[in-house]
Amino acid sequence: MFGFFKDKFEDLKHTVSNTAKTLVGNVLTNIDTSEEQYSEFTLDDIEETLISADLGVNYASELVDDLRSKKNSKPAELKSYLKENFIKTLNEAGTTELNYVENALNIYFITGVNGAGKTTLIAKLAYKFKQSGKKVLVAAGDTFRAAAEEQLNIWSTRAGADIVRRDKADPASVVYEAIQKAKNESYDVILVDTAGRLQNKFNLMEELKKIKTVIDKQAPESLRESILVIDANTGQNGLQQAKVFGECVNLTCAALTKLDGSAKGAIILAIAKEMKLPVKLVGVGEKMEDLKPFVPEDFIKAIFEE
Ligand SMILES: Nc1nc2c(ncn2[C@@H]2O[C@H](COP(=O)(O)OP(=O)(O)OP(=O)(O)O)[C@@H](O)[C@H]2O)c(=O)[nH]1
Ligand SMILES: [Mg+2]
Repeated sequence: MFGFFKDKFEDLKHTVSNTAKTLVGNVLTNIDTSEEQYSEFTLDDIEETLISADLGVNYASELVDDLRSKKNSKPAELKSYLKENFIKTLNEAGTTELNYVENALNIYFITGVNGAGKTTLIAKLAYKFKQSGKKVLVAAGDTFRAAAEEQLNIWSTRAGADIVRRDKADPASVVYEAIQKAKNESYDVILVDTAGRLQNKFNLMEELKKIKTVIDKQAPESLRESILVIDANTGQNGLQQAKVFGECVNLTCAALTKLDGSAKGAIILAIAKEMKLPVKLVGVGEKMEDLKPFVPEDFIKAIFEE
């Protein structure tokens, strides 16, 4: 656990206002709250709206089946029902506190599709850890894209972190080198950046597996989090991403980025439900300071505009 978030999850209301409009707004405004019981027509309508808000087909139909089977459930109570269910789902996915062990090496392995916000997340984490007085090393594991290392170098310097980079080298060897350096020089944190796209998905997955193997061998106790970075604008595809990356790197949590944009963000409910993957970090802008902890209750309150 690492308590570097002194700031709260405040201001989230305006950040997730678009989520509110699609996910909750549409569901709630379209139903007739004067009905004593749900009609089949209303239930179908709710299910459709939840699916189009990226909640996932399975989760949406589970919710509607539950409403149908409850004798006393009324449309007027839909809001509180959804709210409770969403909070429960997010909490059941696991703790939202980032793992961190004092006086030990802590490795954070960052993965995700091209453009999701991996490198930016690394900059933000490097900055947070540096602000807390930690010794931070960044491993430039994206050697595929020419500009990637330079982008990471600029961010690392700005955050005050050190970097290990090797032009066009095998990413696993860059990570190997970073681990040796971290051990020899007593670093607290290694942040591993990875590529989002290679020639094909198979190559990318093989490369990620190889990096994971190096970490497991060289620093068996040190892998604190294997983080999947998800762009909040990603729809149903986010679930597929979580499945594919999960199979090869054994994910421990997700980071939701670009929540400040026109994001729907409801995909995290589907991922929490189906993959039991907790969201631990939220990106709300392009600057180093724009990182927030994820608090399920606050997120849900924000999307219900409370
Ligand atoms: N508004 C906003 N933009 C973000 C956020 N996080 C990242 N971005 C932007 O998204 C774009 C892609 O971010 P990167 O961090 O380069 O993404 P990446 O996953 O490393 O991409 P590849 O290395 O190409 O796989 C950049 O323009 C970032 O500034 C965020 O939380 N909010
Ligand atoms: Mg990158």
